[in-house]
Amino acid sequence: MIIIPLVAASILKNRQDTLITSSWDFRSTNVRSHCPPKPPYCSSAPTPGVTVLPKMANVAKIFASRAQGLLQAAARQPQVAARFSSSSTNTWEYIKTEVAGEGKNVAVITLNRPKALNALCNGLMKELSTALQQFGKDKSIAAIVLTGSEKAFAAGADIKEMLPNTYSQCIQGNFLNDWTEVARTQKPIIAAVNGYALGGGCELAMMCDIIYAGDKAKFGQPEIALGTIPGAGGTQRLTRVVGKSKAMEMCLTGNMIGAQEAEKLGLASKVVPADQLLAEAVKLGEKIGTHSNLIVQLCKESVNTAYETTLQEGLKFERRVFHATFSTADRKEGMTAFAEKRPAKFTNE
Ligand code: CO8
Repeated sequence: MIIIPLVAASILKNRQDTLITSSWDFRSTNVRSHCPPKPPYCSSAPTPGVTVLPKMANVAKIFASRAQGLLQAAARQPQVAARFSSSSTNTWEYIKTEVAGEGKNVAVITLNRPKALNALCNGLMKELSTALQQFGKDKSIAAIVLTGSEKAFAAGADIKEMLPNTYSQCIQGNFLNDWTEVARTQKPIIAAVNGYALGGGCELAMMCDIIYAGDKAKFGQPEIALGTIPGAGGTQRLTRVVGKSKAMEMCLTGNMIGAQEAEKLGLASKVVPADQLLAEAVKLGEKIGTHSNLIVQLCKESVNTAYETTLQEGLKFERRVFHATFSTADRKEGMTAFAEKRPAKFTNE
């Protein structure tokens, strides 16, 4: 019973501090860059807004005269163009962090170790963990998108880095410690997976709350071919999602599955063309961001509880959290707004 006040207190505490990183609006022509107060997040001075997108109106006109399918593509075009014209001034070594969306309320963390297909070395996982903690405290951020490159979300833990490890080093060095931050983050995290999500990469995606897959994405747990087994949830989260038979097949053979199959199995909730994946994931984050951040966090915790407990315990937890929403201003505002036929104005309280 004391868990609910604890959850609420922790949410309130997390909302005290703010983080500012570079800002990136997929849909506007302005890219703003901010420096947080201290390194290592950003070492350069704030950059004034710069125009980065070509005018899209003419492009849209051409598309407008074509069939409906092309019309839809034209509507998506500005977001796609914006993706490749973004800029970032932060000084991470293995990741990039940006803020996207019309309301600048969706954080985008991009794994950025292309030569090693985003293999998850210790340095990368430490940076990812730090970025997640910072965005977790930033009250302007409603959701976080975690993505990689078109070729690889992440090809697994860094095999070359792990190679010399001994059993005692794994135990004494608390190997995997930085991997848990993703699952601990209170805000919704959307994995936008293009290309390979293998081993620890697949596990990392599964630690997120929602997986959107590019149409060429490939998921797999190939550790068996390396003489080891999944170590960050591959035998556990995957089994809960796709069932024993499929999880067993994937873990025992190392065979990959494609995006469509991942969607069919419930591993991914949506498949989109690879070049529209990030924009779609940001759009999803924005949609979540239209709701009360406070209630979103409670809802996420309740859904996650389904994985951690029995049905009866989970139902009891859900009921208590549902009751707890009646102590919030946002629950009152949401229902009042409905009754008054107007949009709700949530204050996250
Ligand atoms: N670790 C280190 N380096 C990697 C990794 C990796 N997981 N994956 C790819 N690379 C490197 C390659 O060594 C290569 O580097 P270089 O150019 O210096 O030789 C570069 O990335 C490009 O890779 P390829 O040339 O192999 O690219 P291909 O397009 O031919 O193949 C594949 C792509 C199929 C993805 C292939 O690279 C591959 O099979 N990679 C390994 C996949 C794998 O086995 N992943 C599981 C790793 S074990 C794991 O994740 C355990 C997790 C346990 C919990 C977490 C513990 C920390």
